Amino acid sequence: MASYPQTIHFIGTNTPRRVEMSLRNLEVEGDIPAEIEGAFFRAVPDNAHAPMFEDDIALNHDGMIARFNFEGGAVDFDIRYVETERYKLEKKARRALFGRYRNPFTDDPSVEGADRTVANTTPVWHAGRLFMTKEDGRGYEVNPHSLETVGRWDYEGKLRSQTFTAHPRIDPVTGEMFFFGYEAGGLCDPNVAYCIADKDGNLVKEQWFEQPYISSIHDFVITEKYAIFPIFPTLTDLDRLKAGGHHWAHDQSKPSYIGIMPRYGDVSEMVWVEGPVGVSCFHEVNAYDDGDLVHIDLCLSDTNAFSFMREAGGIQRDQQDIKGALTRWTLDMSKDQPELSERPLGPPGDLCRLADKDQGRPYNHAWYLSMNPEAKGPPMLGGPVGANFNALLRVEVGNGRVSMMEVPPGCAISEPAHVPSSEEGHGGWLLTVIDIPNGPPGGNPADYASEVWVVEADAVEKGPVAKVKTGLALRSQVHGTWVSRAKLDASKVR
Ligand code: V55
Ligand code: FE
Repeated sequence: MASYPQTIHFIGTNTPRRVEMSLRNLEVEGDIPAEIEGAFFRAVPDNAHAPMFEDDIALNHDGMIARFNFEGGAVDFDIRYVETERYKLEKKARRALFGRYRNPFTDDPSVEGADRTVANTTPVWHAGRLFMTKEDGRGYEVNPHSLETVGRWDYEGKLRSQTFTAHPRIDPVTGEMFFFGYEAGGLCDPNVAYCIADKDGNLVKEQWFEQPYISSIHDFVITEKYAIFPIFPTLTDLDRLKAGGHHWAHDQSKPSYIGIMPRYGDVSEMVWVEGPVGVSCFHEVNAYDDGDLVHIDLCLSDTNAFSFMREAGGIQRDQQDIKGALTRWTLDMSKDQPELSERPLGPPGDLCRLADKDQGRPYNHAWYLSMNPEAKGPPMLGGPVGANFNALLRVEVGNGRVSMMEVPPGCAISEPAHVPSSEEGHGGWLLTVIDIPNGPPGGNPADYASEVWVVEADAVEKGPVAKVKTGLALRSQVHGTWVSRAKLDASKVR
């Protein structure tokens, strides 16, 4: 295939852009708070070549690393491809050689055995290094200054797991990074690697355990005492893959489970607790210990949010009909076999963010994206599921109080990054990319202008204090991360 299909994975904010560039001194409306000094890194899927198959999906697109560098009130923008093994092979061939999402049996025979990951999901900063990650492979280290790819990261050859999650958790007090990789031993392997890297970035622990079924484990959570693996019935199957089919199919009839073990413990201590049937979740917000209780806050829905994962499981449901809520699951760990209780915390949504200091600790509030029920007109097309969010919420998890930032009709909002404040009692700032249609509703969905809005994190309802204008239509990001100037200056890669 030499041209791009016209599906939800290639239109709107998923329109292929494929431009590597650097722009200095973006136009700024308003004043950027002086304490915002550092880089907002974003992971952007944008395939360099037209796909091999018409039914290709955005999750399968080459990762680009983008950066908004905030320096002295000015902002620069840079974006580069992550030069994965796959990217380099296809660049040389001038065409796609890797087939369907996470199905090596659909690849061109010339690339058999090559690393298939596209490193397109989350920029991760730990111990002075920047990684671009995707859950189907190891991370790729990227130079945070030049955005050049350094290479695949395996902890100096120590990591056994072939995969590395896009959602590690960093303890704000110890500086340790807790992470995992599922399908750790290769395609359809039930083993999960549970790992700890110390504050200096040394791999100090790697243990493998089997999950009850081979599910997509996108995220996990830690508390001060526990490591917690909520898993959901979106399952893989080797025979389906060999027949050229989808990696994931949601099974509406199977239960979810929560695996919980002491975070410094042995995987033999893992306890599996059964959860509700048929539900799905990609992102947990946070978890914390409350005496013997453990609270796990998650973006829960009644089925899988991705249409291709539902359809592969024979589920026909319109995107708008999916129900969900920001939900709290509580486990009582004083019981030998803990029971799960559930209560709603907020409206449905996803792409949640937490202040780094609150990770795994009792906390008061978080942010996430949702659909504004009052928004006029349809949402902007694009993003991983095909329709973008249009409301940014701040939720107080103790009392359920929700505040919302509205955007003009038809705009898309992407996941915010949180910038802490040095001022006592100030909740810091959010940076979020907003895509604003250039024409009237119903116009060309690829024609929009992307801006970074700077928002007071505890007053989202007030709207932005500054807008950074790119003058470009940027492709949708998946996740982003904020790295302060002090951390950048101390990076291990110069
Ligand atoms: C997600 C994103 C992915 C992926 C699997 O947001 C799950 C969920 C961007 O890639 O491969
Ligand atoms: Fe994610």
